[in-house]
Amino acid sequence: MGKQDLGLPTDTIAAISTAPGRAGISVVRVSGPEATLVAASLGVTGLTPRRCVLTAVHHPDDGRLIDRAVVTLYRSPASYTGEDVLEISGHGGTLAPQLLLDAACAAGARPAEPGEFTRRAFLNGKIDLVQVEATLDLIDARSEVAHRAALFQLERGLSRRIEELREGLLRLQAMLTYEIDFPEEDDGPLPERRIQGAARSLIERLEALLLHAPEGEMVRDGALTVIAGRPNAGKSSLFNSLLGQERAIVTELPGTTRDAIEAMLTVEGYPFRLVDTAGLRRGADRVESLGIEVAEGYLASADLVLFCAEAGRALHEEELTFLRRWSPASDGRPRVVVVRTKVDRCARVAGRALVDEASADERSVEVTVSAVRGDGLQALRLLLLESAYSGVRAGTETPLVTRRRQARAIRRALRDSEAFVNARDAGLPPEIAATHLLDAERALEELLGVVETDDVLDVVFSSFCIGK
Ligand SMILES: Nc1nc2c(ncn2[C@@H]2O[C@H](COP(=O)(O)OP(=O)(O)O)[C@@H](O)[C@H]2O)c(=O)[nH]1
Ligand SMILES: [Mg+2]
Repeated sequence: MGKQDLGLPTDTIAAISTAPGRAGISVVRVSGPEATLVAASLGVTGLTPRRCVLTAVHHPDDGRLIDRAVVTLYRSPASYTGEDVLEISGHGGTLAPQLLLDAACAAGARPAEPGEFTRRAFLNGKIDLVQVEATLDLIDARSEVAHRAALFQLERGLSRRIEELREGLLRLQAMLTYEIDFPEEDDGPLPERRIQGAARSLIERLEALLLHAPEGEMVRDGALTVIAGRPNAGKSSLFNSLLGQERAIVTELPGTTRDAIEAMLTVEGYPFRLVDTAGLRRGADRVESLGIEVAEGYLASADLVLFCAEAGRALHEEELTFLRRWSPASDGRPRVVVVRTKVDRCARVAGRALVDEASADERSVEVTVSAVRGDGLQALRLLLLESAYSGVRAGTETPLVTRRRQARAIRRALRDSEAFVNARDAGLPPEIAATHLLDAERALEELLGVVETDDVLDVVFSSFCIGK
């Protein structure tokens, strides 16, 4: 279903767009064809588009004073949603914004659903679906790098690249129409190597977009970094010392994940979700009979495992068993970092190599730390950075793909483009080969939301907050 078929909204919505709680200012946003009528009913007059007016706001029912606020009118289509929009910046707090919202609703608006303003912006063609996602990511960003990636997508960095690729597909289709229209000519007007060359260059560019997609996803969510090791190996001490002052944001998660505590760690702006066992139910969260403590629920989806074992001793058999089991699969995930802890207690002199003779596995890396003295912590941080983000940190010209939905669509376009090349190689009729190009184009259009289904929209908008 094309988005034109979804029907544009005809009613006027209102919401408090700022977060609840004590604050100097709160913004109530109104959008829809009746926004100016709502303003008039609130006793707000003399509005000129994009000029803020400091004015009294009155209740439409009895004319009582509700607030003194700064009101700005944006006229369709030059507004966030593309509709007429009112922004009422009144006093913050728990009651004042609610009274403003109630008054706006009494004046003819209805309370907005979560994400409804942005949904309207999308339906009115103000932003594409990648920008919708970027809006959400910007709001949710908890690290500098996530913030930067979201802003880049919001500024159409990724969208532009997708549009270029889509144009490339259209050019290829145009090349094929010669062959379809003049089937008699032996050697079409275009040499095959030009068509193949154009297709291969598209494939390379699609591959380049996918190259760092797994890291892009980590940028958005944080690289899931799970701490494991025998009881008393120094896991919780490492968790705390890595976090430093950020310890304050540690949360004990309710429900099924009660065995874990999780906190956001950032290293040079790159995000990590650091997970330790809560130690609330001692023994209950150990891996089978191995006696290794780890938040098991997280292990399967971990990007990194920090395996703790005291420095200066050989690894126990069960530790080696665990390491063998969790050492990188073929796709390299999760990566295991062996952390030799409590080095301050080691008899051996600093400077001497403390590398374990029975080193666990040549595919895992090892670093020696002391949570008490701080030795090795910075080296460990940098190792985490290198293990999780070496690709995006290298800095490429390629925009970052940060969501599974985006990567899936690009992968589909890639597969269809490859199918096109195969069809040409097999000497199939141009009409058949062209269907693969159409499929690839369709995948990129879905990515941008040029063609979209309600289902995809619902998924994309499901995690929005009210007022955005
Ligand atoms: N000397 C020293 N003791 C440590 C260090 N890290 C942890 N410990 C001690 O080792 C014990 C177990 O630490 P803890 O972090 O609770 O281990 P966990 O059971 O793996 O979470 C505690 O008594 C800590 O004080 C360290 O770097 N140096
Ligand atoms: Mg512990």
